[in-house]
Amino acid sequence: MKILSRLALAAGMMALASTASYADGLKGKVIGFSQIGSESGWRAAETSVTKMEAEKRGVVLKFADAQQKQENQIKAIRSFIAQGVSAILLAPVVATGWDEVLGEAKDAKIPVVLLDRGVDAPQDLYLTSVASDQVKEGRVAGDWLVKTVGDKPCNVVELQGTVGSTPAINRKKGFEEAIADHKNIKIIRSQTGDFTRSQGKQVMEGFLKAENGGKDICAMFAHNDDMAVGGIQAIKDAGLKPGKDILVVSIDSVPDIFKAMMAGESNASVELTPNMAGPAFDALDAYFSTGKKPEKFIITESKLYTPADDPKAVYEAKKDLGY
Ligand code: GZL
Repeated sequence: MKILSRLALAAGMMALASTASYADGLKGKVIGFSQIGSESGWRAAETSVTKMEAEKRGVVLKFADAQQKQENQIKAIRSFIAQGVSAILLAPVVATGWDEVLGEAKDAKIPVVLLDRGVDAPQDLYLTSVASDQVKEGRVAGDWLVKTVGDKPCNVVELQGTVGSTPAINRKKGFEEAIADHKNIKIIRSQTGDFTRSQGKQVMEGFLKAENGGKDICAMFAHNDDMAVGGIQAIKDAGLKPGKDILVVSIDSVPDIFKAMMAGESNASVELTPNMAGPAFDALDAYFSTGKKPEKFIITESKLYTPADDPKAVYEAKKDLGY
């Protein structure tokens, strides 16, 4: 990675953690945040960056950790409504089952902003959604594999994210689109590891046992880096070399995947910014101060990283962001 782009990367990361001063639009406003849990390094970083972004703006953030349960998120939203908060941030664990409670927030005239995942609900039930293009993330991962294997036969095993979540649905869709015209590449096994390291390891152990000790597996596609890191351990325990015997491609670009790249154990990761809250607070600030409604979907970038991109520098730039 050229020195200039490394400096740009570091500057970008510093901006995440900077204490830039902000207009006082949100100062003193109470905003509820219903967070899914802490299932992955990326989720932990999203939480810490959200708290940093709130502090920069003088927002009083009411934080609720749902421990992966939708009913806890619904309870938290109802509690925020009862407290009369100014706005609600929601990272929805799954896509369905939100119409009623989002309707209650709308009736209470409390704007809701979705973070990092989507909902199957009428769009007038939320002010805006800040998330990546998850189909694109899957496609970028699939395109990388197509370019890497060429015409060679390649059996892929897939570690899916949380069942019913938009990232799991969309990343699978994008990856399958990317490999659709390349009949030499086939997904031979696919199962949820619920975005966690431990379940990713467990599921990959099962795949390796079922596929001739892993000798018939050419690549592992994991919907997030945490499951990939768990899968990498399972591949090593089976006596194979991750990154060589079995290619490893995943999504999030958390610090630990760059450690794996430095060890030659991961081949590619598609970046997901943990800073969804910055654009969310900016949209709320403009909405409260001018009544200006934001775009319905605010899409964050998806950049591919490989070991050619100086993983050590990227690791250093990310390691203090709360992953
Ligand atoms: C994707 C986000 C996913 C991350 C995982 O936008 O919802 O949830 O990719 C996390 O690490 O569990």
